[in-house]
Amino acid sequence: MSDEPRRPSDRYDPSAIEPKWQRYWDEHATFRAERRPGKTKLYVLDMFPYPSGAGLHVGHPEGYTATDIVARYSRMRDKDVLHPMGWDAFGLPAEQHAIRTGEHPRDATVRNIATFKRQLKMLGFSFDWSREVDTTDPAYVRWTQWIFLKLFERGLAYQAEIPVNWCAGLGTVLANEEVVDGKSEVGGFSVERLPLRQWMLKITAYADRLEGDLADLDWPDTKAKQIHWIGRSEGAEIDFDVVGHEKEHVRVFTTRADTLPGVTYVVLAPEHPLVGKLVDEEHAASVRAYVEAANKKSDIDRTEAKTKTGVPLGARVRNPISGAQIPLWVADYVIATYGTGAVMAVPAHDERDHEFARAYGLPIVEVIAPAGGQRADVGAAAFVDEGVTGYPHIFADVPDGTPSAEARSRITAWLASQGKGAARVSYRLRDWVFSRQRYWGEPIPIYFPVTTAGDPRVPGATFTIHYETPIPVPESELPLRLPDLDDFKPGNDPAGPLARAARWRFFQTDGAGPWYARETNTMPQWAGSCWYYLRYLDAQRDRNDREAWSAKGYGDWMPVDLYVGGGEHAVLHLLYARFWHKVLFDIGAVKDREPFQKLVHQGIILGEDGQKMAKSRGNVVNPDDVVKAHGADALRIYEMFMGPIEQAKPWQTNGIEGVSRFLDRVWHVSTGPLSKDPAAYDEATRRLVHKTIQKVTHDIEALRFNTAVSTMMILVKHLGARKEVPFDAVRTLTLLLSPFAPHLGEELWERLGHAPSLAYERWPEFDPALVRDEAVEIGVQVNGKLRGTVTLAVDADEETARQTALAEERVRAHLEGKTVKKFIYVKGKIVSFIVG
Ligand code: ANZ
Repeated sequence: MSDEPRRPSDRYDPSAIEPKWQRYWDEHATFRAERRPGKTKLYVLDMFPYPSGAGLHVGHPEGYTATDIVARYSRMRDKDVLHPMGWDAFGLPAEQHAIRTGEHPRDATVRNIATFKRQLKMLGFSFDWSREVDTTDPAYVRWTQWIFLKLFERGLAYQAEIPVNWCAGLGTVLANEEVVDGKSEVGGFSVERLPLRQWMLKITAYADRLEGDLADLDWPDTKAKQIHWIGRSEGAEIDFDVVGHEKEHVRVFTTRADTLPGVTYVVLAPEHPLVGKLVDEEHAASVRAYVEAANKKSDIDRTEAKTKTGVPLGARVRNPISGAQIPLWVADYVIATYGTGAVMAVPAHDERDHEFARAYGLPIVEVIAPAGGQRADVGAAAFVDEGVTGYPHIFADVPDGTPSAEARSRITAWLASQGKGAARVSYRLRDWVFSRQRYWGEPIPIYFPVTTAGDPRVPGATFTIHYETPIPVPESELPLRLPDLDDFKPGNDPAGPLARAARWRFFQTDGAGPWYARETNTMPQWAGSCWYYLRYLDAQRDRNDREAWSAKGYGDWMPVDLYVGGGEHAVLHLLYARFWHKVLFDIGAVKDREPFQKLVHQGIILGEDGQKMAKSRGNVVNPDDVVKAHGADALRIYEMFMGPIEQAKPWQTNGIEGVSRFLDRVWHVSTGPLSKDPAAYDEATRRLVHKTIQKVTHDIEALRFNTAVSTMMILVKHLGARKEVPFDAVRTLTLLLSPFAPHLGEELWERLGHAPSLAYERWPEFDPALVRDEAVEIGVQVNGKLRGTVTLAVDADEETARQTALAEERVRAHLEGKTVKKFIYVKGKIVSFIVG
């Protein structure tokens, strides 16, 4: 390097070139997605952000850069690419902000969207902004409500009184996942279980398809997570008659009907409707106290409690096989909403039952033995494995020694023949509680008849709302907009803040006649994200009022080929969206069973201290600051270079500085004098360039961006050390680098004398002859010990390898006087003799 001061334009100055190219892309609508006949399409989708008040987080650009590289690369491979972006903009934080400040959530949302959009543009993502969606836009809400009506029409949206997690502090019902240790995840308010009228979506009706259709998807371990969440389990329902209540029976769900002769008591969940009916006088008080205490705990607290508790009801039931009378208990380790909410307890073969029986002195009867023959000692622990039967009394259909599986099917068949049982599949998945008592969500498009003496809108009016007769809002009246409120506080009306908007809530058709009341619950934030990938299919200029998306847009782009987003969405968002998609499939609105073909979760970016980034820890890295200091291209490349995309990794300031120096070097190599003289493009450089093309291409396809970057670093180092830098090498480097560092790519491309843009320039191809390693050095082993090395052509055949190895003196010395029993040769890797 000379010491002469360089002119500013000679320095790599991202703050000058990045805005220049962002403006260029905007003005030329460079990334507008268009379908051309005969071309392959690629739909690359990001999980759209919730536009929070805090602005973009450095975690966002990680996934967004990965998809942007794939999108830009694919355009250069002559594919038609759809790469859209939008805003998941309903949600609790905006509402909480409104409650604190009085600012309307819409105003805060508009401002936050503007910030996010500025930041995403600053990072040079190649989104087709003409397809931007905002889930809070009435033109979008309209179609979310339309899908709700389709669910309602098919009986998939229904109301139920269910125990919910009522959080008075937030004034809303929370999903189980939103409750941590009995407190709301947001705000940390206490949560109690209350029965409340809710809208439910019958996702359980799709449980089998949601599980089965996972098989065809290219998803990571998320598949296993969803399978676990759905929790399919094959078993039987069995009825136990209640002694002295001849019409009543307790129905249990079990996966181990083979253990039926070993049942020594039956347990009801505290919420089970038979608890109140069957409890005798003597036990009434203790049962009531127990049930009340159980209501205060969440399902998770209950199932994970260290010691299981329960109380007897005083009633007895009859074992349908043996006729034995056994006691009925209530215990909170039984969950009301799983199976039938009642369990047949087999202490000898189930751990929970075993623990419970020991605690309360209930009998333990062993009926299954290990297949090997010896008895299981169930004194200390239950024998929970499958085995063979050894029943305490003769049951002709199932002789002793019958394997568990066989015994199960025979017992189930016998019970069915007696009308006392049936095979059943149960799912852990529950129906989806779909209503929220919040303002900032989509109004549920339903209303109800009202009985009232006068105008129900006047303060103090009395009225009855007939929730049992829900009426759908006609499609022609959608969107049903939110009313304006001055006060967004939840208040203590479980009907939610919309109940206070009396002029919105109550209405008469044509201003006369009977009164009606609108539903005051709104949809959860999940609703808008269930179908946004469909709304992107049409550009805004083509979006019409007749349909949620066009058949043409659908045919052009669906299904989504690659979907990238955070692992925190592995279950809920992805399950809910798949559920809606399947309903839309059933009504003929979409053509594929599954929306997302390939899924990748990016790993979380931790703070420099290895901890999760949090304001309170002071370890948050702001993308605006990084871009100001190093530029967007450096941020993009650094986030890709940190490690494999799926892995969690800590931010490192010296890491981004290293990437900055790399881009500097690229700049110097590429903007200095370049040689077009073929002699300057020597063999070694040509080989390295072609190997780089091969590796970068391969790595992008496999989403291994970190190794693609390090490969380019090696090439740049090599070029930087040349006396003469070949023009063609730099041209190729510019193309390879451009999906990663698009601004720098465009700038260099222009400086190399090309007309902008390189966005649709052909991706470089490698010459197979130039990537082949001519010769490799391979170690030669004799009985596993390294005894010499040989140099072989990479594709040398076995005989050549043997002869070459035998020509090595040291190898020969070790073979002398011995017989070669085996010769192993793996091209390019192993030459090995086994001698005896
Ligand atoms: C008798 C039995 C004997 C059981 C045995 C297991 C082992 P999965 O596989 O998760 O579906 N169960 C059923 N309903 C329940 C509820 N509402 N709350 C808590 N536990 C419940 O589990 C099914 C098993 O979990 C069922 O099979 C039942 O216990 C219990 F040696 O019945 B089993």
